[in-house]
Amino acid sequence: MPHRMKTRLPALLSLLVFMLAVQAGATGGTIEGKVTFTGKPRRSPLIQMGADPNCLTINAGRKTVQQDLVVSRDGSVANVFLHIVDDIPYGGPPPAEPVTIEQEGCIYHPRVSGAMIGQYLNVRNNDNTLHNIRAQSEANFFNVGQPFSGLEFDFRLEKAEVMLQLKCDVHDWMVGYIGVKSHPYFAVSGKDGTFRIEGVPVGRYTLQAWGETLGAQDREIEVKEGETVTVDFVFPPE
Ligand SMILES: [Cu+2]
Repeated sequence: MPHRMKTRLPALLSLLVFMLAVQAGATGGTIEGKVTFTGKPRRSPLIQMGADPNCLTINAGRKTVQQDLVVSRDGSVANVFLHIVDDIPYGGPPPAEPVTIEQEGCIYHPRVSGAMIGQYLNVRNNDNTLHNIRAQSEANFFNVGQPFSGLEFDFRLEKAEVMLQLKCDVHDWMVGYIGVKSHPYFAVSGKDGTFRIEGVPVGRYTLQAWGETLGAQDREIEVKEGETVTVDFVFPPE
């Protein structure tokens, strides 16, 4: 081995070790924030379930409202899908656990959820009545009937789609949404309007907030290693 290489080798090795350590320790950054509604408060429409007496019986006289805009008294908005629009390369597998949606009281629970390509969607009928689950979609199409309680339907999500809409043809008020992404960098706002997306690779991205009756808002953001970027959304846009 020539003399020059001999002396450089330890330096190169330590550089390599350093680079590997940096790479192994790189866990990306966090995005968090809150979704707020500052518009005129509106009453959610009451669902008329008379078309199916079974649904009336199941709900036992309870009044059920359409959850197309869920706003708390302080303006916090739930059920908003937040996702990085950019196609971030992701080498990991989709979550082994399916995204579960229950049909209960002739309503989808949850109404809005997120999933990754390759992940299974599991839709369960907890009602003693007929539901059919139809995807209003060409990317991830299915249409199955579930005539009684206890039935489950599993579907492997194939393509990215924001949003995949679920519909029941028996009960036209039944609507649900699933954001299907190629990466795991998404979240759904909770009752307090907050959301958190962890482990996002460093970079500049477009973060989108999608609300069923609110439309979509995009924000340019920068994620830095080990840091948290706070992104708040206000609807309607100011
Ligand atoms: Cu139904």
